[in-house]
Amino acid sequence: MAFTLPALPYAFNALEPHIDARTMEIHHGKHHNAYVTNLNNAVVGKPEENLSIEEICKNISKYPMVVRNNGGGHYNHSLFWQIMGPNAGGKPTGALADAIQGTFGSFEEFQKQFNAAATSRFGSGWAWLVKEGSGKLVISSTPNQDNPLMDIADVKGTPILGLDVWEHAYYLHYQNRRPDYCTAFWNVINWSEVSKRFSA
Ligand code: MN3
Repeated sequence: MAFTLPALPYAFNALEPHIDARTMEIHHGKHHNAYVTNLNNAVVGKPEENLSIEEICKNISKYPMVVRNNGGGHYNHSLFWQIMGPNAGGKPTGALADAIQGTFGSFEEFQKQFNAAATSRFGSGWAWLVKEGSGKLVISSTPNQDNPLMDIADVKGTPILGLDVWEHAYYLHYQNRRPDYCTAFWNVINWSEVSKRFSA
């Protein structure tokens, strides 16, 4: 198979109480796994089965919707697991902290704008912190499993932080309270991983 489900880099319960173990288990083992399976089924025997998921996303307009939805789902969740972790939260440091300060004025203002993007996304989708080609930071939001790497995205660039606001990401614990889930997310952000992506 061209694409494989990456192992979760921590235990299912590692993000509690902010994200519960059952949600993590279903989200990784069922939802992400299904994106990988469906993506593999869609690309088998085609040239794109030899491409990286990043290359596929960058040219997503060339592929059918099944690849866009499931390829996006695979890329987005692979990023999502990495940018969270136990013993996380707090604030970024170094160059990323400086860039956030320079772009948004303060970390608190950045949080406010990111939460606004996450809570106002209608239906299913993602909120992103994106590093544009120029190196500038920008907040965006995409529907469904689209992402900023995709050539169809309104805001294009490299996603360095992403928040899944599909109901499957929070409904068991938070039900309809998406804003509470978005607030809790700040406690599990692995800033060293986000910084690594920013500096790459
Ligand atoms: Mn999800």
